Formats: sequence, C-alpha cells, structure tokens
Amino acid sequence: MAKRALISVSDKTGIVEFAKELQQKHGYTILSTGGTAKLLSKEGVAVTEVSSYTGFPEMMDGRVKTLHPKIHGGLLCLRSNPDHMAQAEKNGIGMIDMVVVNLYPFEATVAKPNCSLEDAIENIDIGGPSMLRSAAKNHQDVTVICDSSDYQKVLDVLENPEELKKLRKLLALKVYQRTASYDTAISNYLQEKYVGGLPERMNISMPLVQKMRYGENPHQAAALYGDFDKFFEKLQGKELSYNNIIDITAATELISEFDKPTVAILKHTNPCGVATCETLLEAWNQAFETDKQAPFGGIIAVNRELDGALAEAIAHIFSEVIIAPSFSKEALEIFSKKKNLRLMINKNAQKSKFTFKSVAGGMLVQEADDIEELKANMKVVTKRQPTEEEWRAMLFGWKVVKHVKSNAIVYAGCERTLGIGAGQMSRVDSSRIAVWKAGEAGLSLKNSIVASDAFFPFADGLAAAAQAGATAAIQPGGSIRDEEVIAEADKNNMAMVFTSIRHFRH
Ligand code: 93A
Repeated sequence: MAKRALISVSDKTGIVEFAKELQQKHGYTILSTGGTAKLLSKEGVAVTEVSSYTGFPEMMDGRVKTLHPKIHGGLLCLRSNPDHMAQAEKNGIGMIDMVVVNLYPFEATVAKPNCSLEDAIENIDIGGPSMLRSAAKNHQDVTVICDSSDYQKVLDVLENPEELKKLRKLLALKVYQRTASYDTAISNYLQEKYVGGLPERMNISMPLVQKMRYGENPHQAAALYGDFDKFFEKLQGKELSYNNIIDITAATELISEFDKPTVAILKHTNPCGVATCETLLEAWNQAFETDKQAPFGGIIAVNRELDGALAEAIAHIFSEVIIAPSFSKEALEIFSKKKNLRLMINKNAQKSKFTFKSVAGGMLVQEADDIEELKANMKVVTKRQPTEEEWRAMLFGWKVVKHVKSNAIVYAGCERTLGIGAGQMSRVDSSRIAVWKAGEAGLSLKNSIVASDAFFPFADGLAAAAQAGATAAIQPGGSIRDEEVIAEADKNNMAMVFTSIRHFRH
C-alpha cells in the first residue's frame, strides 16, 4: 500500500520540493487542503483534496477543513492494535502516515500594529494543531512535521526505519513545544484584550533549549530556555555552564553600552574593570589595571575584532570566557592552545528583554533596565559646571555603574574605571571598597569622578568621595536630603549631575 501524507501549510516555503520528492522518490500519495492543494497541483504534484477524501466540503470560511473522523481516525489508529485496525476498516478509514502542517500565523498577525480582534480570532488555527497533536500522540506510527526546516531531515531517513523511529520522537516533542507556545501566544493576547494585564511587549513564551549539566552549584538541576543560542556562536572550549551563561549575558549587556573600542572584564556578573580607548589593547591595559586579581577565572568582552596582540596580552591570565564580535586568525591560533577557554562570537548585540526573579510559588518578571539616557536630560545641580573631561568620565562611569550590583559605586577617570564597589548593604561601604580597591591597584583617585547607581541618602557619601579625590559626581538624585548633599558638593567645589534615572540591580 502506498503511504499517505497529509499536507496543509500556511507558510508554503519549500513545500513544493518536499512534496515532489515525497511522491516521486518515496511513492507517497498526498492529501491536501484548499490553498496548499492548489499550489501543489499547479506545480505538478498529484493531490487529493481532503474534502473529496472525507466526502465533506471545506466549510464556514475554512474553519472546518480537516476536522473529520476520517482524518483523525487515520492519524490516531494504532497499527499494532487489531481492534483499532478493524474499526478503521469497518468505518472506511484509511491510514495517514505523515502530517505536514504549519499553523495560521497567529503571532505574526497580532504583531501587526493595527490588527483587529476579528483578524486575530480568524488566525487561531484549530484544525492544524488538532492534526499535529493527533499525529504526535501516535508518533510510533506517524511522522509529523511542524517546521519546514525539518523537511530535509525527514527525507534523509525516510527509508531507514530505525532512524525514522528516532526522528519521529523528536518531531513529536517539537509539535507539543510548538502547540504550547502557540496557545500561550493566544492566551496572552486574549488576556491583554479581555482582562487587561501584561503589556503585549511582555508576552513570554520560551522553548526549552537544553538541560544543563547543573545549575549554580553541582547539586542543582538546571535548564536553558529561549533563544540564547541564536545570539552566540561558540568557537572553542568546554561546554557552557549555567554560571557562564549568566556572565556572558551580563558582559554583552555591559559592552553593548559602548561605541568606541572598549574592553570589559567581569566576574560573577560584576565588572572588575572597564575602559574605552583608541585601541582595544590600550583599553585592555587600563581595564586590567583597575583590578589585577579578581579577573582570574573571569569573563572578558570586547566590541571590536580581537587581534593577535590583544590575545597575547589576555592569554597571560586564566579566563573562563572571551566574547568578541570576531577573532583574528592570530588570536584564534593563540587561544587554541587553551583548550578549555570558551571563545564566543557575539553574533547579535541583543540584550535580554526581561529579567526574572524567583519568589515564593512563582516568579517576578520585569522589562530589562534598558532606557535611552541623554546628556541633555541630565541636570547639573551644583554651582560649578562639570568640565568637558569630567562630563566624559561621568557619562562613562554612569554606563558602568548601571551594570554593577547595588549598592554600586564606581570611581572613574576619562574613560576608564579606577575603583569599583559592588553589592554592599550600605552605599558608604561600597564607596569604601571602591576607594580601597583603587588603592590596592595603585591608582590615584585625584581628579576622578564618582558614579552612584541610586541617590546618596546623606551628605557623608559625598564628603567621602571628595576626600578620596573625586571632583565630580553623577547620581539619580531624589533623596529628601538632596539639599544637604548638594551643599556638601558645593562646599568641596565639586560638580554634580542628577540623571533622575535610577539603576538598582539586585
Ligand atoms: O480553520 S482551521 O482551524 N480548520 C481546519 O479544519 C483546518 N485544517 C487545516 N484551520 C485548518 N487548517 C490550517 O489551514 C492548517 O494548519 C494550515 O495552516 C492552513 C492551510 O490552509 P490552506 O491549505 O488552505 O492554505
């Protein structure tokens, strides 16, 4: 008996070639729905319309096309079960061995700016997911394809029963991932329309990418969801760990703040040193000068091609991951000697759209801290205006402090970090640590600037900064004691800028 495939696709990419090969090389007969059938027969593929196969017309504007026992019986019938086979025979139900379906483009439809509710509803596919789910449930007998990128994979193993059996399992899994994300998109849309709730830009549906070897610690199971692998390509090195993925994300988000050649060195998501210079090599030297100890086992990110000279300099210390838009041949050669070092190409400067935090019984979701900040919207609040140099150092420090765990204090020069204080419960302690770190590194804070992720609650923070050598400060402002803080800055002849935007990062 010839095998039978049912093809019903909205996205018709590659379907003609696939159907031809199915028919001509593998002897399949083809059942198909309206638009798909029309295209296939125009291109010389012999098709039987589902409507003539079931004896039922497509009706209600196509809402009912394939929802028929002859279709679902042919998909769900267990071939190994004599009762199923007898019932199929009695009811004139033939077996369907393959289903090729992709769904009405609901997500793309609702993403259009002026999509009406009617349009959205009409684009909820019912028959397609039903066939996919029936076929996927019976994947021991049926091959199911919901993604055109799988056509070739199926053709490759169609005559190899063992391989086909293995592939069918993965294809069935993919179907349930697809129908789950499809239904999530629909429910998110209706939630927004009927209940009000999340803004559309917060709709989240993410496929599972992979199980990780372990989480933050070896006894914690972990998994990766979403599109991470679309944004990075690993050129060499050990498998990425859970912690690596978090650090890579933090590093690329930080480096994406800068246009000019910049190097950022991070550890446990916090920057240890960042610098912007004419060349990456100079930037590296200055970033590394900030802290020569902490970068051991850290992450390095750059925003230009990483060349041989820089690779030579970086290779002296042990790093977990290096991220660049590209690597020169010489750099690759140098790093190839460090087999475990992970080299990542940042294919796409995509930032995370959301951040998640686990809370009792669930999670909190928020948009990422990604806001355009213009110098024009910042306000000088002191008697003295910042010099050009101070402005440059402050804007630089402000970009860095945003990526430091709160309470965050960054002392910077023009345009490099000098001392970073991260993650303390009191701002003054973060400041003390930043000053101490600069001292440890042998760097002077004379004529530096200080950046603070949130307002200075008291004048003491400003006094300490002035004493450390800072001549200017950048911070959101907004404390009830702002007047006292400004007076302290004026007393020390400091320039101070309020950004009015806070960058907590807990
Ligand atoms: O309107 S439906 O939910 N009702 C159905 O019975 C049905 N059967 C297949 N949508 C249905 N389909 C979908 O039609 C498929 O999932 C596919 O996306 C599309 C293909 O239609 P055509 O072949 O007419 O272009």
